[in-house]
Amino acid sequence: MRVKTFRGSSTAAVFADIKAEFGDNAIILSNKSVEEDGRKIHEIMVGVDGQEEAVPAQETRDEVIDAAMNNIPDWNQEWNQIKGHMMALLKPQMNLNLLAPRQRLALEYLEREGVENKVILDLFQQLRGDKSKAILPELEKIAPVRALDSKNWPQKFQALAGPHGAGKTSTIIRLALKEKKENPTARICLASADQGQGKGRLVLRHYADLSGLEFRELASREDFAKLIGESRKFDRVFIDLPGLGGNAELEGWLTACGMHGPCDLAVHLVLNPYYAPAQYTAFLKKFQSSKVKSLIWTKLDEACNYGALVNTSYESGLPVSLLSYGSGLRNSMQPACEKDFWRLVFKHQLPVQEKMNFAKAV
Ligand SMILES: Nc1nc2c(ncn2[C@@H]2O[C@H](COP(=O)(O)OP(=O)(O)O)[C@@H](O)[C@H]2O)c(=O)[nH]1
Ligand SMILES: [Mg+2]
Repeated sequence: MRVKTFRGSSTAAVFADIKAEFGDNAIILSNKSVEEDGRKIHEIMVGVDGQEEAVPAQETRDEVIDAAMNNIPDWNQEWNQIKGHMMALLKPQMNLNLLAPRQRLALEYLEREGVENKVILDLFQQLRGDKSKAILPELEKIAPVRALDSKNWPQKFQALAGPHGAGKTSTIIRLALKEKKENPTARICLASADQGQGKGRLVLRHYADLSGLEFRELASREDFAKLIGESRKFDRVFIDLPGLGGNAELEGWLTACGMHGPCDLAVHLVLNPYYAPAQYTAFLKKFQSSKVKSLIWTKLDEACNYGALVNTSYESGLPVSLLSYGSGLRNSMQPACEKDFWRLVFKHQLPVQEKMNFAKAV
């Protein structure tokens, strides 16, 4: 980041200088007026992402600070955090009068729900100047929904990735039982690649045995190759992936298992709605892969708000495919649909509650 201070006799003149030098890329860090020799001087400090130091000598205070900041090791890793602070500074400049009261209330609500400033600012940019514009279509672009079913996700191999305890094994069992119920002749295989978690493996095998489903252990690259080789025997293979502790990353892990090539695989990332913001960034990095196609949200019943769902789609560009809201295996999940998703965000209504209310009403 490059930081630079512009000064001039009017705010408009200073902004014109900023625009001439940096176009629309500058982020305003501070904006103040000072008296000098009886004259009023406007001073605006801006930051520009991705701009390297252009001035050779460290002459001014700002340039010295800038050089020092550029020398901090892993500076780029800090950039996201700094950006967050900048957003907080920018927000007072978000002129809410440009919005209709309905639009403003919706943004205020989303902010209270934990939707991040950068998402709010993005929405503001889309809405400003058009008071008749509805917010939901804009939100649907940020957090698209694509139900987890065989029409939307025809890949034979459906793998669930995510941190330990996120709900991968439970969701695989629920998905397999649902598929079996809807299509009793389907040839379904459950495969456990989670060798570190003995219990999850046994639970999966147990449900496979109980429900007459095939079961495979995937402990080595050869096991994966064998499963791919016999895949014609199955209509659908659900794979339980390991939590990937330490520095392990999904992309490398899939490559090591021979699952990264042209194999007919869709990975869905299972997350809970109440991690800290930095944790989502870390998980999205750890589980980043072209094979990851959607987000599955579990433990929705344990959360007090749902801003994280919007933030994570915004950050990753991934659609939401499944909503899970109970620890049991029955009546605890729904393939995501837009109505359920936005009712959850705006009304805290779990999909199951809606159905119960409907049942009471009829
Ligand atoms: N409350 C609640 N608990 C859940 C949900 N999904 C899974 N769980 C529970 O979370 C725990 C961890 O789930 P598990 O499937 O073993 O996670 P894994 O480590 O990702 O395979 C289990 O006790 C599940 O019963 C959910 O939607 N709501
Ligand atoms: Mg498990």
